[in-house]
Formats: sequence, structure tokens, C-alpha cells
Amino acid sequence: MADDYDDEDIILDDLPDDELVEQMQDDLYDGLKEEVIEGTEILLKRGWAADRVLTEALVGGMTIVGIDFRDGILFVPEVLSSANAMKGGMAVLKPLLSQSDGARAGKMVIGTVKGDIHDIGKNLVKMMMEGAGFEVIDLGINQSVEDFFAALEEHKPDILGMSALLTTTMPYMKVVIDEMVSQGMREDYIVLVGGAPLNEEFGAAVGADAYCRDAASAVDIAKEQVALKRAS
Ligand code: B1M
Repeated sequence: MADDYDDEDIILDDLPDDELVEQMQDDLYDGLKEEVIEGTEILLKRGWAADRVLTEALVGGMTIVGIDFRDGILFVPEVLSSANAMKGGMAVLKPLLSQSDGARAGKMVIGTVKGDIHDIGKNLVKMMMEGAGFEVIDLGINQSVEDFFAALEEHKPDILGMSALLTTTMPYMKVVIDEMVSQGMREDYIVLVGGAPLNEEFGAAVGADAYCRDAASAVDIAKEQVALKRAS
């Protein structure tokens, strides 16, 4: 039936790389998890590095979703299914991004701050940090000062990482850092912050050691900061 020509008729494996990436971005947009997983596997089979699949196909697709969400074209349920499709692709990439050569580069506790339930970016940071040899304790979303402090006490990490995706929740990072200062424990930890609405000025203003633009820079900055801390 001519009318039935839709995504089901597309054989992903027959598409050249550029069209496959475009198709995967469409599938992510439409929340088609199985197709996103299949596309991810095909690109890997074709020799793409895991971080390239992540950046070009998955993060690229989610950027388009973000624009249409902002513009009122997509709504929460649709964005949730895109996020679910993205997580499907990320699960395929996880073992590859998390391969490490054994030596522990350091320990990090990370969470999304109170009031905020976005976790895709944080999860990526976790994967990339693990891939670089860090041990990462992921507290999840909606974390209060008390939650962060309990985890610091329990795990004694080198780094506290905080994520926020909302302009309304990013100030909570300062609440956590200020409380660290008042309890005399700020200098015991490297504090790294990240999330789409943040920038370097914000990181400095809240008293973090650094703002991390993306997961790859989080890894570089974490390595640098841990080396500095160990040298001092
Ligand atoms: Co939300 N949402 N959302 N959302 N959502 C944004 C953030 C928004 C920008 C969309 C828009 O309007 N364009 C907007 C915020 C506007 C603002 O604050 N100015 C927004 C809004 C308004 C909302 C709600 C309020 C909508 C509503 O209910 N009316 C609501 C809030 C819920 C809450 O948190 N209380 C809401 C809900 C949701 C969903 C649940 C539907 C879903 C989240 C699903 C999930 O995470 N499991 C969702 C999504 C998916 C998005 C967008 C579309 C995508 C976010 C994402 O995953 N990006 C987002 C638009 C956008 O950002 N383009 C949007 C991909 C990810 C890889 O990037 O998270 O930036 P990112 O992470 C990067 C870096 O930032 C950095 O590294 C990561 C990897 O490179 N990084 C760190 C992040 N955290 C780090 C921590 C570190 C280091 C680096 O620690 C050391």
C-alpha cells in the first residue's frame, strides 16, 4: 500500500552514514527507542567510535528536540519518549564509553540538584568519567544539600559534581556550596558544576572550582583538578 510508506519501510542498514544519522535523529525525535538502538549498533559496526555516535547522532538529535520543546512544538510526554529513546542508544554505548584501563583516576559523587529531574547529561558525564577511570557514585535526580552531604560523608570522594538544567534550579548549587563553606568542608572537595543554562561566570559566582561545558570537558577538568589536588 502506497499510503503505508513510513519509517517501518526504511531499512536502516541500507542507508549511508549521513542519512542514517539523520534518520536516527528523526527516530529519536519520534521516541522510537528500538530504531535508535539499531542505528547505534549499525554505526558502531561500521567502525564509528562510541563518542562520535553519541555526539553526532544522539546528542545532535536531542538538540533538535530541545529547540522544538522550547518553541512549543513538542510537549513533555513527547520529550520524555525522546529521552527514553536516547537512553536506549546510551545503554548500547555505555560499555564502550566506560572501558577503563583499571587504574582509578579518582572518585566522584554526582547528582542533579533539588527540584530538577533532568538526568541525561549527568548520566553522560558519569559514563565518560567512568571511561576515563574514575569511580562515580551517582545519586540520581532531585538531590538536596542533606543528600549530597550524606554521600560525601559516606563515600569521601575527590570530587562533588552537580548538574542543573533549569534556570530555577541552578541557584541551588550555591546553597550546597555555601553550606560546605559554613561547615568548614569546602576545601576538602573539588566542586564541578555543569548543565545547559550554566556558564563559567556562574560557576565562579557560586564558588565552584570549575564549570564543565560538556561531558568530555568534565573529564579533562576532573583529571586536571585531581592532579593539582594530589600535588598540593
Ligand atoms: Co526539560 N527543559 N523541562 N525536560 N528539557 C529544558 C532544560 C529546557 C531548556 C527546554 C526548553 O525550553 N528549550 C527548559 C528549561 C528552560 C529554563 O530553565 N530556562 C526545560 C523545561 C522548562 C522543563 C520543564 C519545566 C517543562 C515543564 O514541565 N513545563 C520540566 C521541568 C522538570 C523538572 O526538572 N522539575 C522539564 C521536563 C523535562 C522532561 C522530564 C520531559 C525531560 C527530562 C528527561 C530526563 O532527563 N530524564 C526534559 C528534557 C529531555 C529537556 C531537554 C529537551 C533536553 C535535555 C537533555 O537531556 N539534553 C532540554 C532542552 C535542552 O537542553 N536542549 C530541556 C541532552 C544532554 C546530553 O545535554 O543535559 O545539557 P545536557 O548535558 C550536557 C552538558 O550540559 C554537561 O554535560 C552534558 C553532556 O555533554 N553537563 C554536565 C550536564 N550536567 C553536568 C554536570 C557536570 C558536568 C557537566 O558535573 C560535573
